[in-house]
Amino acid sequence: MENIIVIGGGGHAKVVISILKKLGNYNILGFTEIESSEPILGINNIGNDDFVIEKYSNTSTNNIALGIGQIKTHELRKNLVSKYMNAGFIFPTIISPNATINESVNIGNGTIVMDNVAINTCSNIGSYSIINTSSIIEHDCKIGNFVHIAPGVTLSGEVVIESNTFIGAGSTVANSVSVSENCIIGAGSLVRKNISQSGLYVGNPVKKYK
Ligand code: JB2
Repeated sequence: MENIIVIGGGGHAKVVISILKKLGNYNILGFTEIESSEPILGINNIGNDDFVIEKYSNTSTNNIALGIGQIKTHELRKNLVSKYMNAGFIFPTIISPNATINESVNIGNGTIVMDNVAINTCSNIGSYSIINTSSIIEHDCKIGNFVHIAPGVTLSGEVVIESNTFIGAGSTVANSVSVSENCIIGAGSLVRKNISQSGLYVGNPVKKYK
């Protein structure tokens, strides 16, 4: 069984660890942190990112999972991906055994699909994105890189979510609607029309927040 290391020791890492444990196809060596911390679900803090890169680059332990969430910005996640990739680590795609992924769906490396997600046929999901618990991605959707689809989101068919965008918990995006890159859609929002400018949008239907 191959080793894997999880980056981060907070709430998101906890869920990633529990999915990896359920999948059972990796040996979870530990998680990285900037602070000392207690074990998570029996998995130990094995040090900070620089220490782990120094210790494990150019070894057979080269799988890494991004266990830090993304709400206001994707920058920390992006920096960590570059740092580990430059040191030769690999970010596998991680899909909960409780997710439903239908035919002709592509999911990029480093993307993590949580429990009870449904991704319908012919959708394309980019890399390093979070498809969080119980979200629904209908048919023919296109999702970019470093996107976070929060718990309970519904994307109807043919929706496009560009890179670095966050769709808040419980939001709905109507059929064939596109959301530009670098957007934050507040929790519980309804997006009925295309959003072509980056920014923060909230409400039902959404309005740009100034
Ligand atoms: O550069 C870093 C770094 N910066 C912060 N490297 C490493 N290895 N760890 C880092 N951290 C650590 O990430 C912090 O010390 C902290 O322990 C952890 C972030 O934990 P937190 O629970 O604050 O956030 P999260 O990103 O795990 O979860 C957020 O996003 C999820 C999607 C929360 O809002 C969750 O509720 C949400 N489900």
